[in-house]
Amino acid sequence: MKEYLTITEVHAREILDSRGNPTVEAEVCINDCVIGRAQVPSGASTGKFEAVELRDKETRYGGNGVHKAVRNINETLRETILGKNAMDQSYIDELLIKADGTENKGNLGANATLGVSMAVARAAANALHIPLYQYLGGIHAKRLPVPMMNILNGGKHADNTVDLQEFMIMPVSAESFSEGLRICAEIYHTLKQLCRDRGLSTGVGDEGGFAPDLKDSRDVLTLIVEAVEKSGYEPGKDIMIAIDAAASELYEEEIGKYYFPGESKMAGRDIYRTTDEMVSYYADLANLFPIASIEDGLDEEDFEGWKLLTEILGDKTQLVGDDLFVTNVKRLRKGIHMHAGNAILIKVNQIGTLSEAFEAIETAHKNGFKTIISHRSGETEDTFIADIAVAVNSGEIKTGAPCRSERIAKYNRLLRIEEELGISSVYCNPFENEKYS
Ligand code: 2PG
Ligand code: MG
Repeated sequence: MKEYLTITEVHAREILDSRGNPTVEAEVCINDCVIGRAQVPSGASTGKFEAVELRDKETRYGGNGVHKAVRNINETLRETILGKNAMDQSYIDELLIKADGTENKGNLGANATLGVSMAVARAAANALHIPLYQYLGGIHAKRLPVPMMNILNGGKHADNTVDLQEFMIMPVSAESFSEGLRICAEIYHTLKQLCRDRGLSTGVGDEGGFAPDLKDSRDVLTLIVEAVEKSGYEPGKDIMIAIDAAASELYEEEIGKYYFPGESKMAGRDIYRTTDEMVSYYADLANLFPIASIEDGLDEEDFEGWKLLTEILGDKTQLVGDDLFVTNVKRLRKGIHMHAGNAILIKVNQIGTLSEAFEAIETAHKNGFKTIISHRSGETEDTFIADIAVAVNSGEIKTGAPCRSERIAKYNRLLRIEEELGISSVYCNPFENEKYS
């Protein structure tokens, strides 16, 4: 007979995220005694095709309040799921989707539906006394993800001259997650010292990476390679580099080119790149530096450009669609069909329910696409994504620098999971013996 975990109360409130902006916190109570709580993250370089994040657009918090989304939970969504079984996650998510009634959660807000969706899962796991990753993934949930760790910020996440949004390191040769984390933190500290020695700023961006003014991407990558070597590790063997270009932010639709404002400022002339030039730009960087992964290398609407990028670089490089796919299975299927990209970034709030995010993950894996479970630039202390990464054996997680507690919380959660899994835990290089196509 099936266990019935009755949802007896649902409640939401407005809290603050890591940027000091309001966000939604939802709570779900089972059998009047067990509570599951979840907090919703928020992006800055948001994709055009993401589900709607409902903001009040009133005077409080500069229009960013989430009272409407909170009310939608406390009234409509509460009514929708009261009395239902918290273990029926897909059914509950379907009810949330139906209650909203739009393609993009524009009615109730993806921040409302997601808060409830995550809180239901956490409440069920709590009621069953099993860890969240095990509840979500079962007994086969055992692979600790390799961190795609941000150490240098640019683009919309910082106020420096670096145009590409994120430069990250991946400790692929480590024996375990905890060792990988240590290696990354050591390199992060070396990088800080290098910046200091050169009179560069050691202030950090939204995700905790340093945000110095540098000439261009080659300068950034040279500095990172130096930090890796100085820390005693070998670039290309111990450490691979990942970039999130967030190219939609650079794209100028009217002229069909990418503008690099920071590089232009440092060079004293305007620097634009066409799609073809962007592809050769990445190919050149990948020839010079151990770049294993490039996210959002081109604009979110340019599936044809992505196809070209994948033809040229896809054999050797992980090409990750974030703004391109927005965790949306329809857009992902289009990418799979067109051979545009070979991996997807998974951000639960881009789509608005856990079930839809899991469907995207499953579709990706079935079709040989990699998945990277990701935070947002606006985060909270909620560690939910760490559990998702292990639950689906994704193998990669992107959750910022070893700095700022909202990022560290996820790493610390993974340390606990690794300890808990003990000899069952697996940590391995996601790029080994794998061919991308
Ligand atoms: C990204 C993310 C997270 P944001 O572009 O991948 O790093 O940023 O949440 O601002 O979209
Ligand atoms: Mg991105």
